[in-house]
Amino acid sequence: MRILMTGAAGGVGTLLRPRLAQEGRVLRLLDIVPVEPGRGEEAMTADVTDPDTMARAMDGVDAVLHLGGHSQEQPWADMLEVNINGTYVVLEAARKGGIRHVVLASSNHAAGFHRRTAEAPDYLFPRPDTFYGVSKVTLEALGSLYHDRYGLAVTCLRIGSCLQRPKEPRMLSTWLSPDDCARLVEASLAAEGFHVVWGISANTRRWWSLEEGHAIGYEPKDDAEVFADELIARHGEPDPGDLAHSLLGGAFCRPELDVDNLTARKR
Ligand code: 15L
Repeated sequence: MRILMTGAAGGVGTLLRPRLAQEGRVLRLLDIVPVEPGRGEEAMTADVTDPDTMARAMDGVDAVLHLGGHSQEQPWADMLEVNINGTYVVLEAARKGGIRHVVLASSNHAAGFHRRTAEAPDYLFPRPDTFYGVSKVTLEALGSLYHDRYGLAVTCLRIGSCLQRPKEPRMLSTWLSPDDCARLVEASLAAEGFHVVWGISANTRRWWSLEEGHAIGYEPKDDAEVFADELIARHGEPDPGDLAHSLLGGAFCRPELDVDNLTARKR
């Protein structure tokens, strides 16, 4: 079994590499920056927006895990090229390469402008909080299209906060532990059909449903609550009146990411 992982040098890719390693499995690590392959790995330095290279990247591959792209807000032109066109190029190369299973890294920011509720349902209608969020909505739409039209099995992961450990109180709800992330990816790689799944651990304070995750066989084992005392002591309880805590997308919903402010920051 060979899995192509795009964006392998990024935060999530780096956490996943050792956790996805298995006897008889090869991880093909693809990134725009060089990655040093370890045991059971091979590496390709390539741009996900380049169709010829992506076609070559599919050679001998059984499944694709697409993590590549910007992971923070960027100007529209960058989002359009790297995240939106990049996802199209990956899916098109997967289709032509006869790949059956594709896992796409979406984000909670695809639905970031929804108000927080006790537990938002699966398949929550998109309400992106940024151009980044729009790119993830588009990723889900492309995944849906490639499933319905071409029969690929596609699972989109609306990832919360995938870090070694939660860094601030919001992440007591949104944390996806690295081990649970690997469990979720394993379940997604085996899933048939088309799914949109929230990417969180079994957090006591979670805001998102785990039902669709369970339906594809994801059994999270970690809970951010073990970090609660320490994080609340350092940062205080989240203030529900603060927009960063009342909306699902947190700080991504703040005016600092309005397009004019973003353009000014880039100058
Ligand atoms: C994301 O989608 C980002 O890529 C990541 O950097 C975090 O900000 C995360 O969401 C989050 O909401 O915590």
